[in-house]
Amino acid sequence: MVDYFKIEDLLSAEHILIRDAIRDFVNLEIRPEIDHFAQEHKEIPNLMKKLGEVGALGPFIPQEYGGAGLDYLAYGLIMQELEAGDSAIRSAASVQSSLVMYPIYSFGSEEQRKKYLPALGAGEFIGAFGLTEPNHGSDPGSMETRLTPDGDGFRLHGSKMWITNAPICDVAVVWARDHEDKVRGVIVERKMEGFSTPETLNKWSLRASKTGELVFDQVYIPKEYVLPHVQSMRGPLSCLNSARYGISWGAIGAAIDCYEVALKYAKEREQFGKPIASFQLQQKKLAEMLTEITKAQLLSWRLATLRNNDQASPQQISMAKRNNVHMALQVAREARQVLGAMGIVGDYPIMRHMMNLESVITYEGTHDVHLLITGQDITGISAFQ
Ligand code: TGC
Ligand code: FAD
Repeated sequence: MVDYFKIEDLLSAEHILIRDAIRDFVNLEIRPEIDHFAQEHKEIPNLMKKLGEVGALGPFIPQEYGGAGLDYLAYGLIMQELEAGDSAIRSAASVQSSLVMYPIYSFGSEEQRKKYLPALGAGEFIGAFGLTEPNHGSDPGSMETRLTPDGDGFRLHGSKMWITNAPICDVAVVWARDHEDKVRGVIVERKMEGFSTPETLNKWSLRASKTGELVFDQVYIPKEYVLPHVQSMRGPLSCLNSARYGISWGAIGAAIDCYEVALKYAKEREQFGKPIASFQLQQKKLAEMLTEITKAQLLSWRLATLRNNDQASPQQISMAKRNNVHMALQVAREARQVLGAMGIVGDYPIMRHMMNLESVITYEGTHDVHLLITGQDITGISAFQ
């Protein structure tokens, strides 16, 4: 993979080993079949188990709970390699790691950690994360899903929409307001009565990933299924910090894949008796792609060192997620043009990456929302309300 500023020199031997193991996994298990599954709108069979086997689930969770006990740089590199294969693969790993394992580890009881984390880390359980609702996307704090006391437990009522892996999940970490208006995290199991997960069909983006709703019709939740250690929006938003950080790396992987395909094609394809790579306009596209990829790589590498030292602010993570996903989408659009008509077919990955990135630029906080987070940080004034 392209590394114009020798970022590899900033990695340890262990980081390089982990990155290369995931790269080999993607080359072997994902690249040969991803176009087929994306075209068919089907997820790769046994994907979560395969991701578990290769150590891509909960890498930053301690080993005793089924993670790998690695740092955030390793997590970032894993996300980069997975998304070079397809954003759907990175999505599966980042939801499981950052949005399901992270909250159970950070806010769960010891019993909850032991019950769920090893199975999630091995990919034996598939997890989902329910925050977005039909009427509340960018403004999740206004959620309507309710958790009301009932005997020794609670009743969960409401619905979540646009949820990755909802139709195939075994467990879901769901956020709801309780009778005191506090935001609580709840672990919902598929077998619970009144819980259903209809699929969202006909997506043009992330076609190798299942998306759906989480519907709760007065689902009875025993009190042991409520996460005890958080009672505010800090809960879900902390999960998002971890996932957004990973996405900042993942987007680089998708961008590099597009750039490398475009560069190779430009050198091989001849028009007017010359390779199209010899034309200044094509060189400008390729040089600008590489420049933007390099800037994004440096941004995420620095963010990793900050996060490893517990110093990365949510606002810095927002900036990296916003910049790198936008960069990747621009690279994909330019790369597609370099390929001319060939850019639209599944023989090449570019159009698939481009369509995926249209979701990535929206989920985990839209491009606009992340800009406003930066705006609030530098002015001290919230433009949300
Ligand atoms: P605001 O009043 O600013 O804050 C409410 C409370 O939350 C705290 N907080 C944070 N804590 C940790 N990390 C963060 N990033 C935090 N941001 C805020 C804050 O300190 C406060 O705490 P407290 O104790 O004082 O109550 O909140 P707001 O209601 O004005 O909204 C702020 C806003 C817009 C930034 C936030 O709501 C937001 O980020 N909106 C975007 C929503 C979003 O990103 N949704 C993602 C859903 S999950 C998803 O998309 C998964 S895709 C999966 C895949 O397939 O990869
Ligand atoms: P809206 O909030 O309705 O926004 C629409 C437009 O208005 C956007 O351009 C937005 O930037 C703009 N806007 C909103 N508020 C403001 C403002 N104050 N100022 C300026 N502009 C504003 N969610 C989960 O909880 N779990 C998941 O697993 C999950 N997976 C997803 C998978 C996919 C494929 C997709 C597409 C989405 C997923 N989401 C998930 C939902 C995602 O997080 C939301 O789509 C996202 O937060 C935006 O919400 P919305 O779509 O309701 O857009």
